[in-house]
Amino acid sequence: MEALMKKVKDACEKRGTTGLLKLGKVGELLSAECKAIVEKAFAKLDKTGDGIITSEDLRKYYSASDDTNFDAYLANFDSSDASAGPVEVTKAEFIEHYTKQRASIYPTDEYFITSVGGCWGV
Ligand SMILES: [Ca+2]
Repeated sequence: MEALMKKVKDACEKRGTTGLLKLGKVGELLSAECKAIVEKAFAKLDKTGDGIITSEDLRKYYSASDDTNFDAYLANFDSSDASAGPVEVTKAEFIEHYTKQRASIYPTDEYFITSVGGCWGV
């Protein structure tokens, strides 16, 4: 379970950060192209189609066993207080997460689209 979490995290959060860290303005909006990729990823991850990504969605996405809990991973996306109950990630939170990532990690829109799109296969 820990190995799976690490794999997910490495694939999605650490890809391409080496040597390319370039701080942008936090709060900078995503370009339409970047936002489209993030929205596609959200739609793909929201397996139950209720507009919220939960551990259940990720279990389905990764074909993981029923007892796999992705809450720790999802907490990366959840900007609300995640200390109580299951972690739920709304589309707004998902977009906010990637807006920050775009500003802090990815030097260009093109790089963001390739990396995030590649990560989620969208
Ligand atoms: Ca869902």
